[in-house]
Amino acid sequence: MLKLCGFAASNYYNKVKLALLEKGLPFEEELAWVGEVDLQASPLGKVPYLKTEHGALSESAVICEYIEQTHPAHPLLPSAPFAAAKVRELITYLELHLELVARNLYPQAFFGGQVSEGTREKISAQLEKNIAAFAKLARFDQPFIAGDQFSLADCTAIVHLPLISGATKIVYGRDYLAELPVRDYLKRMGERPHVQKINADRKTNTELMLSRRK
Ligand SMILES: N[C@@H](CCC(=O)N[C@@H](CS)C(=O)NCC(=O)O)C(=O)O
Repeated sequence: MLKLCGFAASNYYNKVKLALLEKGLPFEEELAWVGEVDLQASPLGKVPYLKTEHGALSESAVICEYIEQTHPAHPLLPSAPFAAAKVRELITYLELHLELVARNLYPQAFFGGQVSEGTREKISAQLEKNIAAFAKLARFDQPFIAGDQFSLADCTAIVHLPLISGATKIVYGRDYLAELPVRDYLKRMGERPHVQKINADRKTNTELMLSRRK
């Protein structure tokens, strides 16, 4: 049985969890907070990681590709290579160019810290540029973010976009995604039972995480 390790407040953990749920695969969850990670399984100490019958895997993109290859039913990547590459392209934009950049704001947005004026300005400029580029790739005219099929790009967008909106709103007083139809998209995705499940688990786990910090 696959074992997904990490904690449900984590966006990257939820990306993999949503993929497993949407594919209809049985899996167990093993709670591992940051600082309590099995470093043999995830040498950088990051979550999520996946324990399989062959050993452990870290990095959500690697885990999702592994799941996809080993369990082709209910595909989350199109079979045509170009269409699959377009899904991977969107995932890369969402993570490398949006989430990882916005992550610099999280200490102030979510954890009671402060970011320097220099960081605020630098991240603002990067986000403006990267969001405009992402907007050219995202298929908001379609039911799903990469087109007419639910894909790994949706598993990625559903978990990261709310954080980018929330962090920019708190730090800059303006949701940098507000000009895109992101709210409608997230509302539509929120009608899916598995998205409701990860959101409910996220809320419960976030409360637990915050109570541990006190
Ligand atoms: N590139 C990684 C990112 C995972 C990640 O950054 N996870 C966060 C929690 S959302 C984490 O473990 N942070 C702790 C750390 O970086 O030490 C992936 O795709 O799995």
